[in-house]
Amino acid sequence: MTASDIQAQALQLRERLREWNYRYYVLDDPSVPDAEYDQALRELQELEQANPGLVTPDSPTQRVGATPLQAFDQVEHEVPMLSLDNAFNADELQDFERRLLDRLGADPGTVSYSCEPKLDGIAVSLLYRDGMLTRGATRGDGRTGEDITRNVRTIPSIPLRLRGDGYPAVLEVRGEIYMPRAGFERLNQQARETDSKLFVNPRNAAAGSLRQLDSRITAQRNLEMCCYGVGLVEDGELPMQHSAILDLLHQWGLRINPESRVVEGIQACEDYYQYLAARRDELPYDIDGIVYKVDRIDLQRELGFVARAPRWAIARKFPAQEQTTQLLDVEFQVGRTGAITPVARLQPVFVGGVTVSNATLHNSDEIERLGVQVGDTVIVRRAGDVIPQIVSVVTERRPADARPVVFPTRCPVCGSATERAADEAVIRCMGGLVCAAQQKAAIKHFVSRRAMDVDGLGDKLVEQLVDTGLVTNVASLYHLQRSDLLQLPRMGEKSADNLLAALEESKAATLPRFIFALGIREVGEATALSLARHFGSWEKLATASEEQLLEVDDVGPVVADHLRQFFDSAESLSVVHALREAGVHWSDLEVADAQVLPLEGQTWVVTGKLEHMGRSEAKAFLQQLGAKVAGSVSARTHCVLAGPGAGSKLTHARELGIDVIDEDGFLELLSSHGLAT
Ligand code: 5U1
Repeated sequence: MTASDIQAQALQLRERLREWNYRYYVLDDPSVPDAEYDQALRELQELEQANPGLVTPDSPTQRVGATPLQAFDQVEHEVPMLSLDNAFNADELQDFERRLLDRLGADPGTVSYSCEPKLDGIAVSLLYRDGMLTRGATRGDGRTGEDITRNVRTIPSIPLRLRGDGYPAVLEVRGEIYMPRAGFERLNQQARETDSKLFVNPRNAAAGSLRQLDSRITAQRNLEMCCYGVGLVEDGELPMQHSAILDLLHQWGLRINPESRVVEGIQACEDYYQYLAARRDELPYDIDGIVYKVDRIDLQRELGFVARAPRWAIARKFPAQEQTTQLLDVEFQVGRTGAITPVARLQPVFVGGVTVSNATLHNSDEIERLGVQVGDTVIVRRAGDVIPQIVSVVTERRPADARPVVFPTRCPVCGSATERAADEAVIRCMGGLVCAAQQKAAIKHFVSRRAMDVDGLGDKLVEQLVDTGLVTNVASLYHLQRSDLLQLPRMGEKSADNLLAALEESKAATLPRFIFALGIREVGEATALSLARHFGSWEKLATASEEQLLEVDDVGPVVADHLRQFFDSAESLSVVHALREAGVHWSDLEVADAQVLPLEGQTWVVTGKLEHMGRSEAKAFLQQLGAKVAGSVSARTHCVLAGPGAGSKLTHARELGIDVIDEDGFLELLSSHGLAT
């Protein structure tokens, strides 16, 4: 290859990678599999290594971070970075508009507002000169920030060079760098595994990641940037509507929030607040409010500023996702697999939009890490649909009578010995099915809707059946008599008959449902389906060797080990035998050809709130059936699964004439493919 061929190839690879990056991080619409991206990046790296003169600062290879700094330089913001006033309720929002209309001499309903989610992250400024990213800085005190250029360069949603043309020669873009919840959970999971300090919330994690003197660490953290405005602009014109500026930033390759919209009048702002408040938990990142900005820039200029906040913008805050409260006690619950989980009983507190009186403390390591004592003032966090957590202890407020949390040495339910496996953080009751707590949990799981689906057999009734000794394991459910049930308090004849009929009906199972219902450790629905498809029959599954189990998608050494333990246990096999004797049955499956999954080659989008499953569960099912799941709708989307509250994605799908399916239709589809519904 000649030098110019090599240069052309490098150019082509860079363009391709930039385009793919833009599709992935800015449009949320991946266009190639990760492996293809990685392959092209590797090719470019090799090419640049062999020809160092070819490396350009905006090359996609230049995002991996650089050698550590001693300290950050200071940066003066030529245009100060302002803060925002807050409104904590609808009245305060109305006051904001009243003040603004008075100043403008305008009538209610005549001013348009750009409404944008307020991300809970770190405000930053990006400076582009002739389209090239030349500086990234924190907000600092609004006038002086820190130079974090090396760190922002590692964030994939920040373009190193703007796309297209028409941008001002000097363009300072402002926005928020944040860590999506999934990245935060992953980071803390890694920290747990390495016994490192946990981050309290995604905002702290983003701040900590961004303030690393070693940008190679920043590069490993899952940070994103969402832009919401501009600062310094020289040698170029921008439109006179804020919303049009955001659209342009998007065209130039910057990420803006897809939830943003323009509405007329303050009532519509309030409606948007209510709409997003209902969807807050579904968003993949934390938001702490909505920012409203007068859309017309001429009106913004007319309104000006007061102190360090603009008169033309306000943040309407959501209920806080963290609150302090008191730890009243710690109780210990025993789960299906014997895991003993400490549960914090709290002085009830309103947090993240609900009243929380319990929080998980995970395990004894977590208690030790937090250093929490009964009586302490603690900070509780509830964000998204995550279970409330205690994230830290306010040790300064520890009362004199605080007492340490003592982990029980015997099972609090059955008194059996407890054990901690060498490689686990969990302490387990060794009582197995002798332990009433484990019996109850196993039965609740077995009869649940996604397992054997025994209608009318709720948690309370399971507890009564076990407490009265009528049921000791899942097989004994099928030996219940009408007269047994009628002994139970508040059990009428009709309910007893209905329950017996539901038990009878549940005997007609499917192999995947049955495998799932057994509650084998680490075997969820998706794994149960893979096992059923792979082996086709119970007999083949139960006699499979560890090596054969490892051939199944989804099954790694840990799952294979749990499966073999189950099949090697005479007790487990005798329960399965008793279930079959009682009439539980299913049809064997055609052994699946791994190449022909029913939704192979299709791309789906999941949006809105689903009632019967989480969206991640729906995604797992879709992937199980061979579909790819994308974050946004495009012409290449085959189908959108839409629940209530679906917004712009659903509208876009309808505009493009893409098939839309509701949750009922989806459940039918799952059941037609042998997935539990
Ligand atoms: N979405 C958004 N967040 N946020 C924060 N817009 C926005 N605007 C801000 C701030 C501090 O300030 C400008 C209104 C000056």
